[in-house]
Amino acid sequence: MGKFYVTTPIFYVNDKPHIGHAYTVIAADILARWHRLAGDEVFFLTGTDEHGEKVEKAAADAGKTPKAFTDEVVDKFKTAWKALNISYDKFVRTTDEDHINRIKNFVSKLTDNGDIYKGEYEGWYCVPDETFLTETELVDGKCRVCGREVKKVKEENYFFRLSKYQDALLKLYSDNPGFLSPKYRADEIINIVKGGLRDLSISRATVKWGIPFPGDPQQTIYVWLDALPNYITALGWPEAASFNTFWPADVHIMGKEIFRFHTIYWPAFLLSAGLKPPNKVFAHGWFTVNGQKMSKSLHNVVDPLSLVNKYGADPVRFALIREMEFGRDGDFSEEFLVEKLNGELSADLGNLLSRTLAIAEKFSGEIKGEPEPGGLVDIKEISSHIDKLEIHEALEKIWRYVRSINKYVNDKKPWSVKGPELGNILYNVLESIRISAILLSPFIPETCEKIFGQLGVEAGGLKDAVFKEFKGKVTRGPNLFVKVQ
Ligand code: ME8
Repeated sequence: MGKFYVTTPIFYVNDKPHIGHAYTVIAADILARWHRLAGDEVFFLTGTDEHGEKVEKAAADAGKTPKAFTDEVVDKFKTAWKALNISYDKFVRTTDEDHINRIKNFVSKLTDNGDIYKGEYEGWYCVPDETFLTETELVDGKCRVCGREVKKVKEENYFFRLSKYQDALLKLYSDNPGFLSPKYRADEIINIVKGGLRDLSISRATVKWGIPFPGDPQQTIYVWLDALPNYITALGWPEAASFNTFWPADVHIMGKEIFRFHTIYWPAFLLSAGLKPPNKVFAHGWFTVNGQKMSKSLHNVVDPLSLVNKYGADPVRFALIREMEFGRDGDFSEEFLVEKLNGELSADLGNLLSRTLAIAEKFSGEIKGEPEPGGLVDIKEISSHIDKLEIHEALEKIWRYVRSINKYVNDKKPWSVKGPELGNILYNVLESIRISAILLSPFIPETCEKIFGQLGVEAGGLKDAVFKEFKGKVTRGPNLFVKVQ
C-alpha cells in the first residue's frame, strides 16, 4: 500500500471534449480505480487549460467574453466526465484564483533563481498548438506538429534559461530509465536535448487572456508555463499537506504530441524551482476515426457524450481500451464498439451472469465446494501489467479469465446436474464471477456494481479477489447489456 498520483493533460476549452480527450481520461481513471482497489491512497487530477491565444480566439469567434465562453465549455467537459463515470479527485481550472496565485508564485521562484531574463523574440507561433517554432522547425512553412498555418511573431518577451538544463535533463533520463515512457518514445526526446536547447520564451506581449507576468503586467505568462505547473498548484504547492503526500506524480498521462513539453520544459521548470521531477511521463498514441484524423472540416469528430447516451458508459470505456495498445496509435469506429458490446460484453459477460443466476435461483441446496484450479486467475500478472501501464493487456488477461469461466460452465453443464455436485459448480462459477467483477470494476464500474448487486455481495478490494466462502444472496436482474443491431 502506498500513494498514487495520476494526471491527465488539462484540456484546451476552445471546443467541447471529443473522444480523444475521453480516451486519456478513461485510461487515467482505470489506473486511479485500480490503485484504490489495491488500497493505495490515490489522487487523480484532471482539468482545463483556459488561457492563451487559442481560447481567446475561440471566445471572440463565438462572440463571448473569454470567461463566459470558458465557463460554458468547462461545463461540457464536466458533464461528459460525469457521464463516463470518471472518478477524478480534483478538476483544476487555470482560471481558478488559487491556480493564478500559485503560478505567480512559481514564476517568481524561477526569477529569484536567476533563470528568467528579458529579450526579443522573433520567430513563428502555432496558435492551435500554442508553440513557438523556429524557421527550421517548419515543414513547408507550416507547423511541423499539426500541419497548420503559423504566424510571424516579433515581440519583447521574458525568457527561461532552458539551455542551462541540458545536462541535468540528460542525467534525469539516464538515472531514471522509466521516466520517458513507453521506452520507444525515449530516443526522440534524448536526441532533441542532446542536440542543444534554446532558451524558451515564456511570456506574450500581445495576448491579453492570461495571467499577468509578475512585476510586468503588460505581459502575460506563456500558456504552457501557466498550464504545466497545474500538477503542483492543484495539490496546493508549496504549503499544503497534499503536496507533500502526493508529489512527485507517479505518472503524467497524455497524447504523444505533448510529450516534449512534459519531458523537457516541465522537469526543467521543476529543477529551476528546486522541486523533484515526476516519476514517469507516459505518452499514448493517437487514434483516427474510421481511418481518418478527426477534424471539424471532415465532420468526423466523435462526441463521447452522444456515444454514452446511445450505448451507456461502460461499452464506450471498454471499446476504447480494447481497441488499441496503450501507447500505440489506433483507430476507433462505432462498428467496433457495437461488435464489443454484442460480442464480449453481452455474450461473454452478460450471458454468463444471467445463465448462472437462472440456475442458482432455482437451486435450493448449499452453494459451496472446492475451488477448481483451472478457474484460478493470476492477479499478480494482471497487477504487473497495470504497473507497466499495459492496461489493454491487463484487460485482455481479465477477459481470458471471463472466457475460461464460460468454458467451465460449458464443460460442467450445470443444467444437467443436481445436488452437492451442482452446489460445487455454482460455488466455482459465482465466486469466479465475483472475482472477475472486482478485477473489471476499474474498467466497467457501472456494470460491476450491477453484478455485485445481482450476486448479493459486497464489492470488495483486490485482496478480496480470491476464492472465499460464497456469501451472496442471488437475485437475477435485467440483462447487463442490451444487444444492438
Ligand atoms: O494539448 N487520440 O490540450 P488539448 C488520442 N492544453 N488522444 C487524443 C486525441 C486523439 N486523436 N486528440 C486529443 C493540450 N487527445 C494542452 C495540454 S497539459 C499541462 C496542457 C488527447 O485540449 C491527448 O491526451 O489539445 C492529447 O495529449 C490531449 O487530448 C490534447 O488536449
